[in-house]
Amino acid sequence: MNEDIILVIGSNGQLGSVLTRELQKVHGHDNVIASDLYVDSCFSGLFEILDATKITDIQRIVKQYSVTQIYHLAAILSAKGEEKPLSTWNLNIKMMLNVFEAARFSTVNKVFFPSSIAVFGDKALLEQTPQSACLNPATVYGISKAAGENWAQYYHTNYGLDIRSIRYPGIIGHQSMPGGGTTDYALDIYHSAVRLESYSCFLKAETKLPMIFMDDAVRATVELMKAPKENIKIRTAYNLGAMSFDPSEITAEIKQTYPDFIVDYCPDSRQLIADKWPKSIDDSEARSDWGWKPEYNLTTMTTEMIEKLKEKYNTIKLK
Ligand code: AKB
Repeated sequence: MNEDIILVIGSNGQLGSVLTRELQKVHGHDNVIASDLYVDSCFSGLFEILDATKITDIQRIVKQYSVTQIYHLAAILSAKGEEKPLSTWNLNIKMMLNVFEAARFSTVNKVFFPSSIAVFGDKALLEQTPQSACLNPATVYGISKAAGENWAQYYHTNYGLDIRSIRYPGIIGHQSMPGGGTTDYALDIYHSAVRLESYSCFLKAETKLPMIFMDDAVRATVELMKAPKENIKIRTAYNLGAMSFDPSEITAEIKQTYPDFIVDYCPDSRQLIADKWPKSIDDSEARSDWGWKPEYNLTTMTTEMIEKLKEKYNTIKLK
């Protein structure tokens, strides 16, 4: 049997930690090697310390395990990236090119590289942003993702490397925490509500952004990677839509369960980033090429988030 051996780079991150567990289910627990800069004590499975800025370290792991697929999830996100633009660029680009190069000369035949709605800027139509809209990103994170998309296409065209990518909206899940993103408020707000605390939102009440529930984001990734090669017509990155809402709408939804929940609004520099991002996404290519269909909307996501976070906080209290 031809088994795939998967390397996940950035397996401690918000998406990485959940996706790694799903990949263990899909490919077999011992066929997935998780890797990050430090060990997560809760993780169960094969794990390697990996600094992806060192290509020889990636090459060593690829060779040692005869890796066939890499999911490269490590990156500095939009808001954090603006604090140190040059080092963010250097880090994001170096890690990405190291992964592509290590893959090119090895047993690796497929790579997943995440992109983001951050590739768009104010020259794109911001409602139902089309797949082929102009890319004029305003953050260094967005610039690095737009460059990454073009590199992905270049490696595919020139070296035949099967790199696949999704432009993720903000990802919301109860399993893990994000760090340094502009969409992070939509997860923080649930944690505050369940802890019976008020929440101070760093975006204005009417700032609508595209979002996706973690389970849908993970499923989309697995489905894209499983799709037959001939179906993958876009070699930069696919637009991916699920739901769109603003802070006032998510607050109203949470208030169905917590009527006394209080949110105030103190926009900071992240507001300037959000103002240039799409409000909603046209993902018709993902739907027609590989059958993408989201399952969660704001209401069903909220029910699940509150239920799971309540369990989590109760368990912490009992310990
Ligand atoms: C961020 O806010 O930077 C990320 C993203 C949309 O890529 N969540």
